[in-house]
Amino acid sequence: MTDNSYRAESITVLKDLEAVVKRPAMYIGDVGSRGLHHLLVEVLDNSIDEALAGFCNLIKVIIHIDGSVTVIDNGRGIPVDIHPELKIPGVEVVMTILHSGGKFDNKSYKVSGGLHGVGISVVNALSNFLDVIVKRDGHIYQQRYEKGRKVSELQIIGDTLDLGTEITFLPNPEIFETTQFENEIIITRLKELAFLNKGLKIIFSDERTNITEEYFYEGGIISFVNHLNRNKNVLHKEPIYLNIDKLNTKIEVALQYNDGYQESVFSFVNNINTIEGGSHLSGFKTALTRVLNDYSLKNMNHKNGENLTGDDAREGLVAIISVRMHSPQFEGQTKTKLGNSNIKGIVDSNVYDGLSHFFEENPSTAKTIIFKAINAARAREAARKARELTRRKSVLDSGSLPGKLADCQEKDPSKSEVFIVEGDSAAGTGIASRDRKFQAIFPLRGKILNVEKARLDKIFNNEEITSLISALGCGIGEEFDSSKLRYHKIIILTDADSDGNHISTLLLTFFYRNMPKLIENGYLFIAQPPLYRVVKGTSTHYVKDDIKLQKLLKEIGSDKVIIQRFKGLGEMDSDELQETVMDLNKRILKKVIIEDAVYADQIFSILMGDEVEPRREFIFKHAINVKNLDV
Ligand code: 0RA
Repeated sequence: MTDNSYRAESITVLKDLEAVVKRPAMYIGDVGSRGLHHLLVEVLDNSIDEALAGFCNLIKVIIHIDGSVTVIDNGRGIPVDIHPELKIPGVEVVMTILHSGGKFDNKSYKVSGGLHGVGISVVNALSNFLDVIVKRDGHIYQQRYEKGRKVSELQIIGDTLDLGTEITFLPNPEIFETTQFENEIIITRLKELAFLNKGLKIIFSDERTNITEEYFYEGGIISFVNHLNRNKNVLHKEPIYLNIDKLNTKIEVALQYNDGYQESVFSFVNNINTIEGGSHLSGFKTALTRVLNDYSLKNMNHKNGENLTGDDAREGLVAIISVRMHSPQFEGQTKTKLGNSNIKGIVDSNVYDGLSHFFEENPSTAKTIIFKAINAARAREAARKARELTRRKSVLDSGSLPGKLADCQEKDPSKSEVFIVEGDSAAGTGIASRDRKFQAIFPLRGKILNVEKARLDKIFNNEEITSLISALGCGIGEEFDSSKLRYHKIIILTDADSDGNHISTLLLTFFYRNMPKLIENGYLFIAQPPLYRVVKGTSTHYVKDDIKLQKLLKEIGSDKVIIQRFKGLGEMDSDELQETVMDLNKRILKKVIIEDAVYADQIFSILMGDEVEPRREFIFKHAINVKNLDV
């Protein structure tokens, strides 16, 4: 009987894990870099859950030379006792049964829905090996899996009074397109987690490069806001902080204004970055706008109809809102939008009360902030007038396309693409090599305006930008309308040198700030033109960087090869450009994703902000990573 049920059990386990191997994208989103990093996030989330529940204050992440990763925590340790129904140790349940990774109790703020919390069994199924060590009940337990199947029974390998879990896994290269873990992605997430969980220490080491870093922030999200504002001139010394605990929902808010024009508001639910926002973010925004308007009406003799909009209230604002709650519902394209509608009201009324109270107690800070918003309102009015003027000049009229756009014949946006090409000569080659049926060319002349520094009114006076906007057809800012977009692939094509990099970063900044939906919808791409042409005998290869070049030379042998390095797109003839950039079957495009809005914003403010010093530091630090940056 026992034997039978055990066998029945192992059959379902195999079926579960086979389903994961068969359709990995269903469980982790995709099998590219994003999916790969999701494996680590999945393991990490379990350790974070222990921290949230108050049992863990140290997490270590180690990348090994062979590409495997270890996550160590000092939580309670995965249970090792025999599961009463399944008759196998708890740790085996967690490793082999889908969605079983969660706590069996219901006390912690467990994540649910979407890609989040699919369970460690998914990581196990997609790994060549997974080793687990549990410290619990006075012993050290160990077990090993290969491709999801156990290859040893859980055994005691020593004694200890410590508690904790240690998991090491090596992603299966037959499943993933890339198995290269990237420090920048990992470090951004670890820092974010350390900010969001005050008192938690996270240690990251990379044995490939001998880097070790530690993240620990006593101030929690207050430190987060200080960090985001570190290169800015702030309007009040300390971030405003609210800590609300209502109806089993914890809401933390930290905010601080700087003298810039951008808004950087990041929202989280149970440590997940809700890039698409949702009910908690709407509640916060509504409350902030209402407090500013009410305070200025009551205390600032400001009744001449200058109503502050949400955008006015958030100009120069840096804020973090972090919510912890039971059973969050995640919606949206990337499952990062909070759907629970009751949260809006809870956040709205409590943030309104907390902020009003703060303003009453700190009238000079309140006034500084409101003056800033009133200025924004006036600038908004100026921008509206400038826009109207531009419109009258018919530059933005949806009917008239800019003269320099070489449009395609196709009218269906989903079948059309546009290349934004740096310089007239490269654009000429582009026009000669494209398929005019569905490929349009937009030549960009010189540098576009640095939009981080400029307000909308200036943006509308820049001709490069206005003609780009009319070429795309979708409008900008609050008037952005995705359904009017004329191309569903917008491809940035620049030289692989420092000028090209700069232009491409400027364009990214522009899109990120003014048409974020375009990125969220997956419409923005960066072309990867090759850096080298390698000819050996009758065969020609194009490779995009030095690493790929070395790899190729190893494969084909380095004797009797002719290697040409392209200095710019201008050096390619139209056949070469056609083959490497236009040809759907041969080209490589990089899709731009706002996987991590915090990271994107950081890069943009570091590279594009006012302060010169951090920018120089950044370029210096990353110069080795940015290939062909010929500064
Ligand atoms: C199930 C139940 C309990 C803890 C865990 C799982 C757990 C899982 C992981 C994964 C990585 N680190 C982990 N730490 C803990 C609760 C155990 C109890 O009640 O003592």
